[in-house]
Amino acid sequence: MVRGLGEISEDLPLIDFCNTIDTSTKILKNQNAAGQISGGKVIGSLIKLDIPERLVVVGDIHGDYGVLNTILSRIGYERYLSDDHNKLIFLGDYIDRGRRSPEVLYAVCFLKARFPQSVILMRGNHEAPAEFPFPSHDFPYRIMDLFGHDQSMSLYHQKILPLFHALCLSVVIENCFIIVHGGVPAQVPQDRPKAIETLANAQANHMTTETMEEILWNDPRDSIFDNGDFERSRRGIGKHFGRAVSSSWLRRINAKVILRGHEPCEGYKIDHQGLVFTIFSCKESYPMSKAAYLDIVSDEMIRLKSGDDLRQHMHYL
Ligand SMILES: [Mn+2]
Repeated sequence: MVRGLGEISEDLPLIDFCNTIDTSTKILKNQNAAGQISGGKVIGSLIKLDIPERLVVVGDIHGDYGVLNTILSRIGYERYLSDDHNKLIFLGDYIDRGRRSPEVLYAVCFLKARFPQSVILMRGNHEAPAEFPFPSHDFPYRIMDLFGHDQSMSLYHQKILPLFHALCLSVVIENCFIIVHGGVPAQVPQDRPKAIETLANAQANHMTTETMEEILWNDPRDSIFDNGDFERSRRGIGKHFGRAVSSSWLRRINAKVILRGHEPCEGYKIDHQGLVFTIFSCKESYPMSKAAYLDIVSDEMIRLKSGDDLRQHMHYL
């Protein structure tokens, strides 16, 4: 039995944390193996979804348990997630920076375990594999603070990394969205089957191609449009991609907008003349930014033409 979300306070027992991480990892692995989630298909690290009845998308949380709680209570999560036709997608970057990373990771795993068909957990660059560089990774220290030094490193390696490995890298909702944490890869595949294949195999090929690195770390930039399609990122990993890259990916996949997180902003920002829409959902570690989430229903998704149409469906925290 996992504890209810309302009960998380300053003490989160290790046993509850571990059970919930385990349950959620098992569910993710089963869905990956079965190739199935309600209203969609799981193909490798890609989830292809039909347009849901209602869709809520949450950007980077970075250990800000307060904003997560606010979003969940605003959407009335118990009732909302009990309906498989509704989806709640987290864009990744659950951990690091904020004070309550373990609690946030616990909470999103709790939601996945309780509502496996409605909750989609994506991988962010802060949930990268151990062989990738992650500069500001304070999460292992947070679990040491909470659970003590002895077990924390083995907990991290035996439970947390396998969970990260089971998270999905991209979601495609045809006619609407390509959803990723950072961005689309700068190299655009020639045709639709290859584009789907590239996204589906990103995790499996992560040691041989840069696709996963780019999905997790890339950022859109308007400024490189005239000079080329992409440039090296100032982050030291990943790339900046231009408008031509966004528009080619959207044409290949047959979608209107690339939805992503990864960059602090005023709750949302629009790049590439409406082709890329960034959602940012954390406040605690970014006092200069704002936090918001997307809440949109199927009719509005069907009518969607550009990222500009999403502004009115953003809710500030
Ligand atoms: Mn990020």
